[in-house]
Amino acid sequence: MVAHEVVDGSSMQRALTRITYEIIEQNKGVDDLVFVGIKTRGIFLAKRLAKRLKQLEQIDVPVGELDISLYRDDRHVPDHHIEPTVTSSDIEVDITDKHVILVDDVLFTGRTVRAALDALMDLGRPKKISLAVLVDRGHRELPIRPDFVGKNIPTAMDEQVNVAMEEYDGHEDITIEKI
Ligand code: 3GP
Ligand code: 5GP
Ligand code: MG
Repeated sequence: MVAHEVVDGSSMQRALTRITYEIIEQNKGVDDLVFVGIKTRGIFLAKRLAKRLKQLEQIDVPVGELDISLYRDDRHVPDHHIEPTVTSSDIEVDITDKHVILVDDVLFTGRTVRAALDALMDLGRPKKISLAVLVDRGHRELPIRPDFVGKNIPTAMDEQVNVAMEEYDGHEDITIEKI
């Protein structure tokens, strides 16, 4: 199926810069922030936000990583009846009493974020957890909402949002395609 571009690379970068300003505005002092990116592109997005914050506020915000999968170890077929589970985490900094900003590329049902919240609670006792996503495609199945949104892109259930990032895909844009 043909993928249609809905957001180009420069709009994507502007959206990330706007989110960075929103984070600065809503956090008087950004000293206790920690970004936690959800594999794969969420991690690159979290690193981008940390880089922008460094440029704008000259502070270093640590970036942790969560690997959350819908796939069973013994199978390679996605099954939406299997709840997403955290398969690994790499968060070197102690998140206790920190403001953790979870970062993912696309928010859909919210089940991945729910799994991430469980994992973060197990890892420490954050004082606050917020959610930043590049794309909110709708169709939530849980009462989860993002605090920072790059683009709201309403989708049909049979569509897929493709997020391409320079670091991982060699180019940058957001496209939608029927699956
Ligand atoms: P990401 O790791 O960059 O988030 O979830 C694994 C990958 O599969 C995602 O990449 C995403 O690009 C892609 N994907 C596309 N649609 C879906 C979907 O509906 N569910 C899941 N779990 N992944 C999807
Ligand atoms: P959830 O349904 O749990 O909100 O989303 C599951 C995971 O798959 C999340 O990491 C989310 O980023 C990703 N995802 C869900 N739908 C899409 C989509 O249409 N495109 C992309 N790129 N990722 C998606
Ligand atoms: Mg994702």
